[in-house]
Amino acid sequence: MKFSQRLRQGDYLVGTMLTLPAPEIAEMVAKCGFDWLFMDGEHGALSTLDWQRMLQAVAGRSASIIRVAENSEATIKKVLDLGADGIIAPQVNSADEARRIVSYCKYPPQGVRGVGLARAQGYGLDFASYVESANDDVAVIIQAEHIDAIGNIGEIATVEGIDAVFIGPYDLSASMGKMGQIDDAEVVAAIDSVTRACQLNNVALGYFGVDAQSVLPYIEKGYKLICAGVDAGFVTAGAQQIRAQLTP
Ligand code: 3PY
Ligand code: MG
Repeated sequence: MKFSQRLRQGDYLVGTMLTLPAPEIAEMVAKCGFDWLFMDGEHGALSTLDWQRMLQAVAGRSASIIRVAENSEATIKKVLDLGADGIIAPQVNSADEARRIVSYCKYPPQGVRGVGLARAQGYGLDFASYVESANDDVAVIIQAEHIDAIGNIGEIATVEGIDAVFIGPYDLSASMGKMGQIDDAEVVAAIDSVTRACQLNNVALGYFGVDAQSVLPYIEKGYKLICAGVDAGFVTAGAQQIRAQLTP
């Protein structure tokens, strides 16, 4: 079943974040059984060709969702043409912006996605079957991660074509003058207002945490799209542990 369908039917989907330009790391992580991989194109070094190699490395194992660096038509089109299962759009603060992002993800007549031949369309071999179902199959996930988004969340959550709203606790706390204080009462209250608006409109909710512990409270609140941990953190934690164990 496609990732977007699983999201819409409310499946519990556990992912982790990839930031390193290494298909081998993507492959290793996918072999660990994650439902999806959050490939981060907003921060860090990942570029178009890195995404393509990573998508190839994990195909058939984990769904690949790419967070775009900017919510532009050109960037979103390129990411989808690589064959990503969906996009994560950062910093979506209004319903108008959410509608614009949805339109970039859908072929006409629902949207304005450009028509190309790339990996997503089997380099042309699968063109007809791909375009027939792409508007349903591509997951559109937008981030609520600014105090302005919190103010507009009632309207944002009603935008047709949004498959999930993903909280960015770090940017949200920063926009409230509380950078990194993700458990601060006001930050949590802001997140709770997103939770209520999305649950009212039957929109799946996502949350990121640096480790499993940080996401548990949100799993309890009904969040289904979970991203825990970061590839670089897995490497440094393992390296630090070995180094510490062998310290005289
Ligand atoms: C944030 O916390 O700002 C994020 O974007 C996490 O994905
Ligand atoms: Mg963010």
